[in-house]
Amino acid sequence: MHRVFSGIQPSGVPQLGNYLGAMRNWVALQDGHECIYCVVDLHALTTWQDPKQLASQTREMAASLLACGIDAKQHILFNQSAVPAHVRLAWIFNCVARMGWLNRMTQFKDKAGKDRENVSTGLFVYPNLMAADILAYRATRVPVGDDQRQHLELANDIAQKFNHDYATEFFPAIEPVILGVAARVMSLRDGTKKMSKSDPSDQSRINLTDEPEAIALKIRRAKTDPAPLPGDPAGLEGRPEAANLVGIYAALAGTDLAGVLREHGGKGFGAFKEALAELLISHLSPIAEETRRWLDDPGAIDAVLRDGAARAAEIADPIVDEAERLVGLLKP
Ligand code: AQP
Repeated sequence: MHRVFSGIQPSGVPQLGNYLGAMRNWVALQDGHECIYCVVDLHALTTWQDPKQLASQTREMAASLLACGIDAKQHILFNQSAVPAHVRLAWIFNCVARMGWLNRMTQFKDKAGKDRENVSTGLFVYPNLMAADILAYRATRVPVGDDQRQHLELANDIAQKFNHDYATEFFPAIEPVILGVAARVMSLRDGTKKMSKSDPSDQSRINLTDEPEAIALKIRRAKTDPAPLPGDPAGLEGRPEAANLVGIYAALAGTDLAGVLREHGGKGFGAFKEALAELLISHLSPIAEETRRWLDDPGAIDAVLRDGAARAAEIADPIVDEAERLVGLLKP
């Protein structure tokens, strides 16, 4: 059985892109795989987080995951900082990965923007910690959104260089699992920018905890062009905002772009947006309600995370012990 690992940063409230690109697929993979899911609080520290908020954001992210259907009894759910094996392996990977590899990471370039000299060194080595997250469990399948594809290629490069440098076959190859028609959900304000939980504009995203009225309003206000919807996917070319909304509709309705356009092609955005808002509300309202139910009992969330961390450490500790031995660290 393949071991699955994936993580999500508690850097805000999870948004629709996190859900369609990752969380929903995490739930689906529970059937037939051994799954380890992690709220990556150490990754969140790579950009400024208010220390008064980070712990509660971590708990809230865990609540959202449980509400989406993560089964923390059959599988494992925990927060990254509770299992030190991640950081131990990340240090070794800091020494394996090459500067040139990290310099090519588009997420670093996007997040650092013009202020490269002033971002944290943690942000630069983020992909090394991500490789350690996965390989500390020797996981082979990683469900992520399309934006993480490059980081997973780098994780494979690190695993291969480690194996080569230390004459071993210790780390396996990792396969990204990128599923669905909405593997990259774009901002509601700019169809060329990905939807993000830390975007300064709340209008750019649908949060999984948004009330129905807020969802309807954000969709009504979502940027579109003046033309009606085309009759087939080729007509979405060069229309990023339209393509994004149709993609979201398709992912939620369990169909493809052609299926949505057969039904809605030729209509103006007014009617389509109303149908999309209804679909979103029917999908997300039960998740928001279940999240609130978990958040009413923070002790129960902490118990899930504690138990998950203990079981995660049981798997990761011997693997990272062996990696340390392979590089020659004394284990007295
Ligand atoms: N817009 C998106 N479309 C599809 N998938 C997405 N993911 C994120 N945004 C989209 C996927 O969600 C998972 C968890 O992501 P993360 O929280 O670890 O980091 P991120 O990719 O940086 O997500 P955000 O929301 O943009 O967070 P911030 O604003 O903190 O940087 C990943 O599998 C990711 O692919």
